[in-house]
Amino acid sequence: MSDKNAIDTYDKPAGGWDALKSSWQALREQQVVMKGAGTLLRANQPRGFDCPGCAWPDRNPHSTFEFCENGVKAVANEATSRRVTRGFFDQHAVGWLASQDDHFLEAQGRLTEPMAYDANSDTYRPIGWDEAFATIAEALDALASPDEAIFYTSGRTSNEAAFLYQLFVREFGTNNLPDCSNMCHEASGVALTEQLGSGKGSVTLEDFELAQAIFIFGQNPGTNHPRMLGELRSAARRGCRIVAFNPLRERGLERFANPQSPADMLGGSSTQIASEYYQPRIGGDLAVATALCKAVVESGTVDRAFVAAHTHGYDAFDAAMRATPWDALERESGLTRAQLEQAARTYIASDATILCWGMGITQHARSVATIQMLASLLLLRGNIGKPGAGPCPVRGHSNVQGDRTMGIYEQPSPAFLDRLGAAFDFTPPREHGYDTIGAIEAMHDGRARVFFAMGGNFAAATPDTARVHEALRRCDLTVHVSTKLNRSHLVHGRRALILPCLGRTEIDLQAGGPQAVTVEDSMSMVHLSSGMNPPASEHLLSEPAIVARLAAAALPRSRTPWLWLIEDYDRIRDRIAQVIEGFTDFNTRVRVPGGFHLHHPGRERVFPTASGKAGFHVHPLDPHRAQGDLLRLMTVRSHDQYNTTVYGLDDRYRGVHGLRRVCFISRTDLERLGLRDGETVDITSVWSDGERTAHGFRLVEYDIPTGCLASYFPETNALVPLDHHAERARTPASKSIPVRLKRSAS
Ligand SMILES: Nc1nc2c(c(=O)[nH]1)N[C@H]1C(S)=C(S)[C@@H](COP(=O)(O)OP(=O)(O)OC[C@H]3O[C@@H](n4cnc5c(=O)[nH]c(N)nc54)[C@H](O)[C@@H]3O)O[C@H]1N2
Ligand SMILES: Nc1nc2c(c(=O)[nH]1)N[C@H]1C(S)=C(S)[C@@H](COP(=O)(O)OP(=O)(O)OC[C@H]3O[C@@H](n4cnc5c(=O)[nH]c(N)nc54)[C@H](O)[C@@H]3O)O[C@H]1N2
Ligand SMILES: [Mo]
Repeated sequence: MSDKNAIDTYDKPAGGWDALKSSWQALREQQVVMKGAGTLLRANQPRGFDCPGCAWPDRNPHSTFEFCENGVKAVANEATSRRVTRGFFDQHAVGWLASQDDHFLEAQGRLTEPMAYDANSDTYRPIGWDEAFATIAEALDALASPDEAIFYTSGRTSNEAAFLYQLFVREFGTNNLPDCSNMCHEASGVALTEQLGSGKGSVTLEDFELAQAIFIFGQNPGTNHPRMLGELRSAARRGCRIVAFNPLRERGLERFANPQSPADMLGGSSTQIASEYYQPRIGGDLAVATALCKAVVESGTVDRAFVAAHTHGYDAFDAAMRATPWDALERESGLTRAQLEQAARTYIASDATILCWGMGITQHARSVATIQMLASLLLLRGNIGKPGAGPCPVRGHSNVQGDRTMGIYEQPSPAFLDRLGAAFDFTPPREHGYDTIGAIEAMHDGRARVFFAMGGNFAAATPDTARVHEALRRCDLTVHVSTKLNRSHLVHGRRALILPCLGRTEIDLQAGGPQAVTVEDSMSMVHLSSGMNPPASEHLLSEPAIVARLAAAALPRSRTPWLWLIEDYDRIRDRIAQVIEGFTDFNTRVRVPGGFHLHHPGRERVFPTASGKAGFHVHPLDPHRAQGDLLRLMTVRSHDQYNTTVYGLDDRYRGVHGLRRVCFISRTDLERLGLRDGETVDITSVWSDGERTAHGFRLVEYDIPTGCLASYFPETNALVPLDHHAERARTPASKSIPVRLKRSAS
């Protein structure tokens, strides 16, 4: 980490020696050098733990070092030697802690024992586990209805913990199971389920070896999925075309030196990643996808046989594409017809194409429409269900996909609830629960009074920060199962508990011996994960143990043998095998090194939709909205953070050192607005329900389209209006906030 407040230009390839240096620094700062090095050798290995960083899949057979710079940061911050003890809480009142920034909170180290908020002293005080569970049971019991409780999940939770958790919540009597996915790839799930019959991506790593073209929309793998750069590098070197669409020129999409390649490191060579790089305006991707579809339709290169055999709705789609004028597509996308036609030629020339996308696509009002257009683009050329082709939504948290598979979902299907009820001899609630936005509204207006979080940082990750904080403060009880101190512990209900748990890297010892858990990556590979570090404190419980002991305390009439199940997680997996489709013989299959792949029907060109075929869906462009002097702000991740977890203050590839309150802006906009690079501004979002302001951002002149701005999350979450979200999926539109800038009062 650097302490200078400096902006420069990073002209080296992504990766390289700087990535190694930064990894080493992360280990040194957390004082885990010896333990960390050993720990890292086990990251993403068949007998090791699943890296708690991103959901990118592992290579099988594995190389010796399946880790990346940002994986190192995630591991180092979990395996840190720093500790938050009862003495720490005794010395620091909650009011004082709340005035510290997220970087400070994260840097304090691992939580060590259960704590309860004491209003008289405004401090957290130690509490025994049994007393903590009794407190929660009592608060749940006091509710007028189970629907007054909310149970959030972040995507690091293992399959075993997630399965027990959703079972507990449903036996308690509610489907209020919002999760981080609501803010992440929900739009992908909604769009793909309706269109293809499965909400997941269909490709595997082997497809990356066979693709002739890979299109990447709104994703920054150099920072958020660095191991993906290894796949892109290999693809580029064998001549695969890589086409990037991103308002920013992200270094990792341009050029990469692989820290695991001696030739790159010692020979100083690097690989060009994107063969074509387009910078659409923020939110312009619906127009981009429509333009590519139009070009394919009009070129006469549609795969007629595939369309006839496997799809419906083609004729209306064909007509809509032909009727869409180029000038609207140019205006909406911010790209020229020549650029769009060039990208379309590359797409048409490839016989096997993968489309990848990330938060730059999902976190918009029209994200479901955009994703369906992208999937239609695949369908036009039969790019699904053949080697080297298919949709690839690149997931975030390391087990976010698995948590959904295990039933963490506020809108469970009747079939799933039937199986769950039959296996555990109870009647699950049928009414759908709150998603993340619904949960905030319910707490805000008093319909929900208890908030329980399995991981994550709800107070910081959600939109409309002021409203969320009011909502949490109105609760009778807030509970967080966490590894590290964060904002959500400090913005709490009348009563509040912090329950510290084991991390992925730690040994999970139960009555039946050391336990492994399982996770599912972004490409539907399910595999084991077992930690090997001693726990950060003797008082920690595993997530499955926390759920089971809470359930035993809160559900006296439950017929589920909660405490017996956690003695040996094989018992949980046997129950999962009974309830969840695709998990037959779970315990046997997951013990094969590398795990097993969950079947995706699209790989066989089977599309279990209402019509039994894949659907073309027509989506009109946004009517061109006059923005006046409003700009569009996207809130993105820096290179030194994991969502709300701020590891450091640098964003190396974008040339930012030692500060986070920055706002990237084009030279044209600077001139137009009479502002200068380096000046400090306040950002105000403008919405139908009023204005919201975040103060003190340094302007950084940047290569970004006119009318577009970029800043980091979570500093800018205060600007996202609660009801500015994706149509149908309700993913907060945190990549397209209408804002204006004003020079800060000095
Ligand atoms: N180190 C690290 N790894 C992570 C995370 C982390 O915080 N740190 N977070 C994890 C999680 S939960 C997730 S979901 C993923 C997120 O991974 P990404 O999807 O890469 O997330 P963002 O940083 O939000 O980056 C979004 C990218 O989309 C671009 N973009 C924004 N708006 C638009 C648009 O309108 N159109 C187009 N075409 N592009 C746009 C931005 O310039 C940026 O490059 O990463 C996961 N991995
Ligand atoms: N403006 C804006 N907002 C966004 C986004 C954006 O791009 N822009 N991205 C959204 C996205 S994609 C996501 S996924 C959400 C993320 O939202 P969350 O998942 O809620 O947030 P995280 O920051 O990942 O959670 C970090 C906390 O998780 C806890 N933790 C870490 N490991 C473990 C573990 O093993 N077990 C338990 N129990 N706890 C653990 C630690 O205490 C840590 O402080 O944020 C969303 N919010
Ligand atoms: Mo995410």
